[in-house]
Amino acid sequence: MATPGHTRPLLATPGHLACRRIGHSLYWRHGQPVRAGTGLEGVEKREHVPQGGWGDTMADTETTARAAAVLRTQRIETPSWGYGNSGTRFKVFPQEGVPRTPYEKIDDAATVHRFTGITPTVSLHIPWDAVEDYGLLAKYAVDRGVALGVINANTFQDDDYRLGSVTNPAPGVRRKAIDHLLECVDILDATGSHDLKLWFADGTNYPGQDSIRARQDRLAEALQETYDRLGDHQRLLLEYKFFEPAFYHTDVPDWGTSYAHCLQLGDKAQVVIDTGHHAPGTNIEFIVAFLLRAGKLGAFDFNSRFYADDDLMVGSADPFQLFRIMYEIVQGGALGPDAGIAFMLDQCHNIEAKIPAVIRSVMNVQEATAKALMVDVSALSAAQQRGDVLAANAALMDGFNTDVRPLLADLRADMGLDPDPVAAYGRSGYAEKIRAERVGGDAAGWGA
Ligand code: RM4
Ligand code: MN
Repeated sequence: MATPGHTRPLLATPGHLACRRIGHSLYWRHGQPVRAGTGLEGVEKREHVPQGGWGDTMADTETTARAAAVLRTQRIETPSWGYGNSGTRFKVFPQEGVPRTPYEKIDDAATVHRFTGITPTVSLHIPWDAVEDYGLLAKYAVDRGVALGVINANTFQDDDYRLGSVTNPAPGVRRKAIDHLLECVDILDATGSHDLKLWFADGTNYPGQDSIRARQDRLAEALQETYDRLGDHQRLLLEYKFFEPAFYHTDVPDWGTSYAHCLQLGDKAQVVIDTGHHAPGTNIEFIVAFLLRAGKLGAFDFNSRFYADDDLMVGSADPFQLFRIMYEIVQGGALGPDAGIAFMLDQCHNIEAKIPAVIRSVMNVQEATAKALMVDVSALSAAQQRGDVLAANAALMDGFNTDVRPLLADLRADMGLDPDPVAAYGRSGYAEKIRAERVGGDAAGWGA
């Protein structure tokens, strides 16, 4: 993926961040960091290094510096639909100031990037983001400091798709769905994006409704035709989801099904893990480790869930799970842009303001990643080798329990960003501006 807007050099040397003061001071009271300028008296002043946390020893300082260098290279893609209106199964709740066009969605994505510094791409959903000229849309994005990323095909909203899209028993409907997938590859060509992401709402509600096996054949045929149309540098990313909207069986219900189809297709086909698309209790980090090892992990759709596909802000329901996932990513060497994994958000902000919710999600992923990077891997692996279960678990938990917020605040300051992106966005006046400007027209949302 192209990543414009990242012209600042990476940290030149490990230790850079730990060895100099950046922008602001932190004070410590009762082991907790407190910002300077709060009129504190008698508190100890330290060089942004928490007690018992990162930076207390030379080894910790090095770990912190390494973590900062890696975090600086982290990239997260935001979804165009995350900026539009959305709702529950029962109602869409409109908000003032939401975008009315794909261009306005890009404006919002560029705004998020301005405050986070690590979200330089935005994924599109077709036809929600259909425009006449995709080359112009791509240029519009670049002019605003972002680029178009993954293209999502939508074969789940036309009346024809009631019984499925690419697995529909009617050949004419299948043809229509496949033609849409091929059109999305044309869009990749026009935008310069690399990835086509496919999620199918296909499945059945009743035993006997259709042949499960025939539907697998139809799916394989549709994927093959689409795969054959890909250019050398393009990928097909296949997402799975265990249920909904179909309730008896789903045609791509799990990572195993997606993996098997991707294996059959070839190197340019990889699996998408949407963190909300599993049965409760599923060990997602196992799936991450397995797919990474097999070279078949292509992308993430990050979000949080308490029950089903809740699409809440990532890291809100289970930050520990997010940490465990990011730990596998870090251990698999898969965090950097070179690893070719698209780290995307796929969320649906119903009751919260959209732009700050996206910013918060990005920060949550950053925090989970920073904690994963703070794990003392040599202590952990030594404990594993000697079969010391408690010590191994403690080494991992030490990473999770590290307060990485000061590290991230310093990193942001070093990148020329506000240490608190949500607050900075709130002060920026952008929310008031879009509320005043985006009056009239049709607000974007599900189906628009
Ligand atoms: C689906 C799936 C897809 C997303 C749509 C909007 O549940 O997660 O990734 O594009 O929702
Ligand atoms: Mn998804």
